[in-house]
Amino acid sequence: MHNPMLQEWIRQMAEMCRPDRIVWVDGSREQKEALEKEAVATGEMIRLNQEKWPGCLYHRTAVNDVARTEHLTYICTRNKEDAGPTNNWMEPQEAYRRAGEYFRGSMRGRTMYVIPFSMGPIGSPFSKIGIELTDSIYVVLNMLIMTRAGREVLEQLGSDGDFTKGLHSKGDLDDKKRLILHFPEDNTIWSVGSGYGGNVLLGKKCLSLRIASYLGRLEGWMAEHMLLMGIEDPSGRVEYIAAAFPSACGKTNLAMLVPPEPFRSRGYKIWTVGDDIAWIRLGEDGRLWALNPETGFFGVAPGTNAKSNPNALATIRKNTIFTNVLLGDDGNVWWEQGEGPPPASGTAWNGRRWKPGLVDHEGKPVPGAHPNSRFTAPISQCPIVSPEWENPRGVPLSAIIFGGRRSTAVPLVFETFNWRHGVYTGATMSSELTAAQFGTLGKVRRDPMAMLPFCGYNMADYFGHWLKMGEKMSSPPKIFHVNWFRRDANGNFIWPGFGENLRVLEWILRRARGEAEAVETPLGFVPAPGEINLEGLELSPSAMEQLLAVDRDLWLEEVADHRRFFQQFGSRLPRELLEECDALEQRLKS
Ligand code: GTP
Ligand code: SPV
Ligand code: MN
Repeated sequence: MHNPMLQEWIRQMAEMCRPDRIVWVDGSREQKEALEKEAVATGEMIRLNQEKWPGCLYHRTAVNDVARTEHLTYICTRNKEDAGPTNNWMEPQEAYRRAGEYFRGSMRGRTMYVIPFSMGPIGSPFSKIGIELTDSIYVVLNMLIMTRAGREVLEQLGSDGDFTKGLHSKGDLDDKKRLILHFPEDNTIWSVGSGYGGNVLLGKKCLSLRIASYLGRLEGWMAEHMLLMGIEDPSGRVEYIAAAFPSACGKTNLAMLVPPEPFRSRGYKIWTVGDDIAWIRLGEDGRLWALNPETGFFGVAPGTNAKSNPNALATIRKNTIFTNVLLGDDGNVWWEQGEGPPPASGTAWNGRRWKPGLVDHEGKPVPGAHPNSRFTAPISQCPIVSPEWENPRGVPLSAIIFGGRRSTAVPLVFETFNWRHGVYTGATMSSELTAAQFGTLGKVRRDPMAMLPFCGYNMADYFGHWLKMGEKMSSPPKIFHVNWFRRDANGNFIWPGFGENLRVLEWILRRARGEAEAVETPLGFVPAPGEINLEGLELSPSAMEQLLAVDRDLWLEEVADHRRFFQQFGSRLPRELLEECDALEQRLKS
């Protein structure tokens, strides 16, 4: 396929990076196997015990390169205001110049791989094509799992099709020479100096959220950090929900949940559509339709076990890449709160020798797997993958759910009063920081719609876009907020979480249909007593009260923080959100 724009761009990038050779990724099995062999030969990847882990590979990143680096991630628009106060900004010419220095000659002695990929089914009206140039086989092998990549994409692109231009080089993995740059106005991404997931798998956060959110506003659709799942009730009806939780706050787990008893025996079933990203469009029927643009899971390993997430465990039994988990000397992988006992000895995520019970000089346990260690696995291997997951039209949404990780203040679940109040609730949501970001663990930050690190333009305009989408819908989905992470006085989670979360989803779906009872609070509607089905669960009525309680004084402090957060947007903030702020304050005071 001859695409002059593509050829010319590759020529220019190669001139800058100086690879020894250029290899086109065609999506074939033979090429994939050859690349795996090469990566194993150089030590970049390790083949696991193939009897236990067929087709599985292991990779360790540099120890300074284990999570997304938000402080090195930039939105490079011509006007600073268009990136907004929540994004790092760099002037585009300056950004190209600075990164250009790191890219210059960075691929000497290396191969430049050209990966043509489609986010979304090839040819779907939802889909977008990207080309990633990279000097990392690890990136190629991950992209082959996470996206539809290869020759077919080039055919779809044709001789003059438009695509996102992605350039990645590991550089020398020096975090002082690391930059993750987005040029939404040029449909371009430059990433240098990292080899970690979200920084380098350019189809994921960089294209499918930052660039796509920008394109979505221009083109009238939405790119969101959301899981997608179908919930089938005993009558066989399947309803779909989308849920936005910040990184490492439970999307993968919810998307694959196992119904608890008595739901399971009554015939409830869960169907996984996606665990991280949803592209959402307005259907001709006036409803919202959502699609998962990815083809794989890049999921958090620690905490994944047969009890918390058996479907994830089944998904990663073969053809999976493990990154920064513990590698046992027996060729097995293991992680904290995983399955079975740890191996007698092995090598930890940081390359150091490890054995169970290892403690540091202060006597604290030394983990074998990094808390943000991950698996990359094909969605198609998920035992409960939805038959609709590749439907080019997407699935219709019955409810949208926001949620964060909050030890206090935020109830288990509430329903917002209407779309506008739902947008306000999403815009002010917050969460405690996790290992998925560099930063102080546990610190609370506002993370609107779980998109703070992923919105490719001014977040005030993003809120405006949400409000506008609501006006266009004849039947907008109801918007809810959940918090699985409220703790008691002893610091224990009050709500059991995981599969039991279906009890909350069931109430949400009944509310969406207008069938469940609720009690009004200043925040919205919470379940009326007895409305959450607790059959088979040992949870005292007082615990439920605690989970749903709204402390007015605490919430007045929250509102003050909402205002502080909003202030940074100045006059660009839609006034509707300030009105919602006033209204909430009034409700709390009355
Ligand atoms: P990203 O891939 O970073 O976007 O994360 P994610 O939102 O998909 O989070 P994931 O499902 O991987 O969960 C992250 C962590 O939260 C894991 O350690 C889980 O064990 C834990 N977790 C998930 N769901 C629940 C829950 O319902 N309750 C509790 N207490 N913990 C949960
Ligand atoms: C997240 O941090 O939200 C992830 C992992 O899903 S990464 O792809 O690294 O962004
Ligand atoms: Mn994520």
